[in-house]
Amino acid sequence: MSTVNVGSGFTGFISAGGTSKGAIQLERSSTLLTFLNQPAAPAQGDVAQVAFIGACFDGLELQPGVGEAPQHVRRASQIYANSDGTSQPITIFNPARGYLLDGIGFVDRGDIACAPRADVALSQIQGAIAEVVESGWMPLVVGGDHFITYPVVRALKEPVVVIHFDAHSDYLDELQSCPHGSFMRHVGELAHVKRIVHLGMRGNLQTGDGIGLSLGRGNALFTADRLMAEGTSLLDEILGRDTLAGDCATYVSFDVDVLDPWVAPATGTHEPGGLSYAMARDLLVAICASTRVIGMDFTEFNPRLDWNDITAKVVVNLIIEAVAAARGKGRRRIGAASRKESGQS
Ligand SMILES: [Mn+2]
Repeated sequence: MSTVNVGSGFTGFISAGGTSKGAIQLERSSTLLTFLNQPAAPAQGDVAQVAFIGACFDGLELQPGVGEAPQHVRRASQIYANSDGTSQPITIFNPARGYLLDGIGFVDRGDIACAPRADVALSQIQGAIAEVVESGWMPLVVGGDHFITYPVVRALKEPVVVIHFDAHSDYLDELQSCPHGSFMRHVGELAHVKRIVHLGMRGNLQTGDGIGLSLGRGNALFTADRLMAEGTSLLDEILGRDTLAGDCATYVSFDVDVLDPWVAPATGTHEPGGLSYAMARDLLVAICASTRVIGMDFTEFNPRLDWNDITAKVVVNLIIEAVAAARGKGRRRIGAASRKESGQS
């Protein structure tokens, strides 16, 4: 088994076996796993679509462990990987919607090495994600502390609306002492971020009026109660005309604590009264299917707090559903990286 160089800023760990067009073979390993058994690098001629990336920044919290999430998500994904060891086509079958990921070009780029300091991790993550975005792949980033969203969004190249699934606004003003409670305020101050849409806020918290400040800056809020009552009927109001028309891209940031603790227990700041799995999935799918998504993250899953992989499997399934819904938008063919396919943005 050899370690491959998957680009500056990444720690490569993936062993690639022989490759052939449309059917990349990977060696299986009990310790070194990739998401859905996907390869580290695309085959020549593949269409660049989704790059799974771990951002192992553990945050500055009393309860460590979120930095271990990417590898647990990879491990939990193995039950959905092709049983014959191949990586393509991905044969996940959904009884309602058929083969969800058939035709999706996927790579697992490994993990971004993250220092245990927010300012250092910021430049490490931003640099690595910029490299992925430049190569034409949509970054699908698994945290890590939710702070990782800030450097990921900084690496995006175009105007974007940030769709923020979370129990909390993350809009405090304490970036040094509480990065994951404050980063969204800094995301909102980036010049290319048009607005933030907070989905799933709730709880009775000693965190000040971050929401009031956010709303005062033109952002939008939908509480968990309202989402559970009205669901995807709110889609037009959530997204707005610019994203629905494709004039503006979206970035989806998903803190697992938006889910009810019974659905996703393994997170450090859970709040009662969250979204059901079905509601979170339906909203995620509707948003990804209706807009031009240029990046996603799933954060704050702490494997040390999980049992029987309940939260890990929720995260794996939400990723599968979101990627399937966002499929095929604005990607380009590997081996022609400087030439975008005609008719695609
Ligand atoms: Mn949160």
